[in-house]
This record gives sequence, C-alpha cells and structure tokens, in this order.
Amino acid sequence: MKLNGKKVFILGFGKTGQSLLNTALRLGGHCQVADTRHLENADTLRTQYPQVTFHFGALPENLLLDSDLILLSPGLAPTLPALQKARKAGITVMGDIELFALLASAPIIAITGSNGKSTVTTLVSEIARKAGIMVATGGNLGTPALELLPESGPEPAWYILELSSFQLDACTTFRPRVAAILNLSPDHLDWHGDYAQYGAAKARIFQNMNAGDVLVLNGEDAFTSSLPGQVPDSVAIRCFAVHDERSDAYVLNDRLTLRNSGALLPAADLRMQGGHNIENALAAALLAEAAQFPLAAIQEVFCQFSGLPHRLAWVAEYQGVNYYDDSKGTNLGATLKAMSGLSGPLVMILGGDAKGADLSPLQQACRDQRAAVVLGKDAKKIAQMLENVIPVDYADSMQDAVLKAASRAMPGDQVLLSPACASTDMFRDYQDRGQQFTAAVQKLAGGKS
Ligand code: UMA
Ligand code: ADP
Repeated sequence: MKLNGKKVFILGFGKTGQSLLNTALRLGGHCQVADTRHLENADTLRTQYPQVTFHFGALPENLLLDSDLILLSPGLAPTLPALQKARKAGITVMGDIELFALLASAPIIAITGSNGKSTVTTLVSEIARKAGIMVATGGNLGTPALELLPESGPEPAWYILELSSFQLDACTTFRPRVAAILNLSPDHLDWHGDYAQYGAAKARIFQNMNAGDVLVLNGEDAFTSSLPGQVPDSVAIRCFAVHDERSDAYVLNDRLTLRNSGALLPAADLRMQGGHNIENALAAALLAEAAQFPLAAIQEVFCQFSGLPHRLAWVAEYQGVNYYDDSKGTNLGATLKAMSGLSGPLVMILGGDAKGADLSPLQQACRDQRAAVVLGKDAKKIAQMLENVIPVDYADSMQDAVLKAASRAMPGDQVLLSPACASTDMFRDYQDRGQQFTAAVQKLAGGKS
C-alpha cells in the first residue's frame, strides 16, 4: 500500500495518532495533524516533524474536507460534524486497526468485550510465548497496533490484538482469523449514543470473518449468546460457559475442560483469583486451541499467571482489613464482578467519570456492604443513589478516600477500590489512580503490608 502524494489528515495526536502519522509518512503521504487539545509539546512536535502541519484547538473543517484520507484516533467519535461532512463528501475515514490490517500479512487474533479483554489478550500471548511461537501483542492494551508491524525482517506468526468498541467502530474490511467477544455490559454510552450501538460496534469484529475462521463467544452472556444468528455461516463458533457441559469450554468436576481437548487443570490450580477469571481462562483456552497453540503451554500459563496489576489486586492488610486495588474496574459490569469476588462486608471506593452509564444496580449490590466513599466528577450522582442504603462519605483525593474508607472499616472487612468509572477526570489514567491508592494504603499501614 502506498500513499504517495495523497493528502492525509490525522485526527487526534495521542498514542494512536503518533503511530498513524509515522505510518502515513512511511507510506509517502503528505500529512497534517489536528488535535482538539492544546498540547504542551506542540513546538517540539513541529521541530520533530518539519514536513507536517499541526493544528491545535478547533478542527480546521475546510482543510479536512480538502484531504484524500482521514486517519482517525479511537477517542474521537465519528459523530463529529466535520467527520460526517467528510464522509458525505466521499473522503475515506479509516481507523488505525483498519490501516493495520491492510498492511499486515500474518494472521490476527482479536479480542473484544466490555471486560476481561486485557487479561485474555495477555493470557493468549503468554501461552504462545511459552510454546516458543513468535507473536506481537498490542492494540487497546497499550502498544498501538501499527507499532507492531516490523520495519524490516519477518512478521510474527500471529498478531494478538485487544480491541475496543471505538477501534472496531472504525473498521470496514478488518478480518481476524480467530476472535472473541467476551461479554457486554453498559460502557462508553456517551461515545456510542446507546447500548445497541455499543453492541453493534463490538459485533463488527466478525463481519468479515470467513471459512476457516473461529469466533469465541460467551454462552452465559445475554448479548454474546444472542449473536450466532448474525455470524457468517462459514465461521466456526466456539462457546465457553462455566456451567454448561454442552458448550466447548466449561468446568466439570472442578476441572477446566475443553470439549475437543479434554480436561486442562483443576480450577483450584488457576493462579488468577475470582470467578470472572475462570471465564477469562476458558476464553483464552478456546482462542489458543483455535490457533493450535499446544495444550501443555495453556496448562503451564494458567498455573503461573497471577493476573495484571490493578485488577482485583490485593494491596495490604491493616488492622484486620484487607485493601484491594481494582482501579481497572471502569464500568458497572467490572465493579459488580469484583464485588462478588470478595467476601465480607466491603467499604467501596467509587466514582470518577461514569461515561453516561446508569449505575443504579450498585444500589442493590451495596445493600449489605459497610459503607461507600465517593470521589470525582460523578461523585454526587453516586452518593445520592447510595445514601439511603449505606453510609456515604465524599473524598477530594485518593489519600482522603483511603483515610475515610479506613475509618469506616471494621476488622474482617475489605476496602475495595473498583470505581465503576473512568479515571481521567482526576488522574492521568487507571494506572495512576491505582498507584495513588496503593501509595495511600501503604502510607496508612506504615509501609508494612
Ligand atoms: N482528542 C481530540 N478530540 C477528541 C478526543 C481526543 O483531539 O474529541 C485527542 C486528545 O486530545 C489526545 C488524543 O486525541 O491528544 C488521544 O487520542 P485517543 O483518545 O484516541 O487515545 P490514544 O492516546 O490514541 O490511546 C488509544 C486508546 N484510548 C482510547 O481509546 C480513549 C488507548 O486505550 C489505547 O491503549 C491506545 O489507543 C493504543 O491502542 C485506553 C482506553 O482507555 C487504555 N481505552 C478505552 C477502554 O479501554 O475503555 C476504550
Ligand atoms: P478490559 O481490558 O476489558 O478492561 P481487564 O482484563 O483489564 O479487562 O479487566 C478489567 C476489570 O474488569 C477488572 O478489574 C475486573 O474487575 C473486571 N473483569 C475482568 N474480567 C472480567 C470478566 N470476564 N467479566 C466481568 N468482569 C471482568
């Protein structure tokens, strides 16, 4: 693929925008970049890319409409009026995953869903690596997909991509050879408009899949179990369902089992904690089986991999209270799973940007808990919902939240940071939020854990 002489407009200049620009320049495009923020490093960028014109602030609609190709970062909603006008004018609008797929020759394993994507993506990668199979892993997980393409030398045997609904929404011809939709619960409704459109974006993962391809679905999730009728007939569907022995991956006599490969290991040997991680392991095993990764590697990784940071991670015990960091619990579904994974009364730390979600099911889930501490943009909304169920305190920083949670907790309780909200209203990202929580807990515990 060449972009020689083409006028290319890159929208959004975060991680993805940078990878789009580098790729478009390599392909010979004449590039301009627009970002609605005023970036602090604007002058450095202009020096680094003297051949590129950067625009910060309002989108330069006229220039956009004069381009041949628009390359879109995932955070920008396609409903932006300037983008809609560009599409109407016949200009191709492409996301990074679509461009990546046009440039990559090796097969792709793609994983989406509302929760568990990063865990499953990492598990499948670890299984391949354990078996000595060369893979390149990225996408929504962190490394933009375009950065996985080798500048020289051979491609990996497989690309393994975690994909968000934003990324899938901008795909048209993208075809993974093996894919999974893990589950669906409300998230990013402010971006997609409504739940149906959010689900439709996820379902784009299989729209171009074809003969020989394998799609893994959750047989116990309302959305994913309704999908088979929409999947092209030639695609093999594999379902995981913890409690259903008629599915392709399930738990039988306390052993994780694959219909086609037999028993893998006792559920108790799985190093990751929480019932949701049994689902994640079954999904990862089906994906690995579909890619023909060896069974022994699946078993070894399941016994060794203890989970990613900020996902229901134990931090410390102080005065008989255990503290858990689930900062990656950025939507209702994740927080409900995290809550059900811990026993004993909980003191919840909730809040941030709810992204337009209805969090009212938290009311029922908090009924038997000790207390809640709320912070961030949607703190008031969450507090009003919970105030007649449990005691609620407001906090203005993570340290304040931890101190208030500690003063509510009784010996035997657990303090759980699982905010059900995005972090960026108060923190750099979910990692920063989790690190501030850990630091505050360790300070409280006097450095002991
Ligand atoms: N921008 C605009 N106008 C807008 C919105 C954003 O100009 O209306 C600009 C911002 O000013 C910023 C840039 O776009 O400079 C940011 O781009 P982006 O929001 O598309 O984010 P990236 O830095 O490119 O990171 C993205 C993913 N972020 C989002 O989808 C929001 C990262 O996922 C991903 O790791 C990265 O690409 C590499 O693939 C993060 C995420 O929060 C972890 N994802 C969401 C989630 O998991 O729930 C979907
Ligand atoms: P994602 O990449 O989709 O955000 P992660 O693997 O990073 O998923 O997990 C994010 C959060 O979602 C975790 O903190 C955990 O509480 C919750 N979670 C993980 N797996 C599942 C699952 N299969 N179902 C529901 N919630 C899950």
